Amino acid sequence: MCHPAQQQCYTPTIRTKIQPLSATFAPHDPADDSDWDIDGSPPDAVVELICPNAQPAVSRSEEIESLTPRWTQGFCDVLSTDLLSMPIQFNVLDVDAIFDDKVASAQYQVTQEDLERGVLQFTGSSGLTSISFQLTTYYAQ
Ligand SMILES: [Ca+2]
Ligand SMILES: [Ca+2]
Repeated sequence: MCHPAQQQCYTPTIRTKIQPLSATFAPHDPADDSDWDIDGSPPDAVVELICPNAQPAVSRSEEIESLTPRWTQGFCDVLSTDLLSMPIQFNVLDVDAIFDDKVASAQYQVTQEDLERGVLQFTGSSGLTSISFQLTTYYAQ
């Protein structure tokens, strides 16, 4: 890309932000078919996101107590070329007092079509019915 005014050329850096958006939990913990928490409250839902060459290595969303949590924090921001050549990994947790319940875990290779669509949607584990992420691709200096 060239700037005529500046009479110089540079290679733009393309980056992508991945933000956990929302999920739907099963009504009960499939591990023992009981409530997610002893007091009968909904899961304390957190997403851990591991993106290629990200800083920090693990992004962690805020904790939302709901069967249908929506998150606004915990994105990773990486080079799009890294994202297209190495898989992301995410873990969905119900935060508990001593040991967190691991609800779902997956690895996925993001594709160019995903970047163009701007959203990632996954379905189908016993504890987690669905989860979605927003992908925002932008030019950085
Ligand atoms: Ca629990
Ligand atoms: Ca909990």
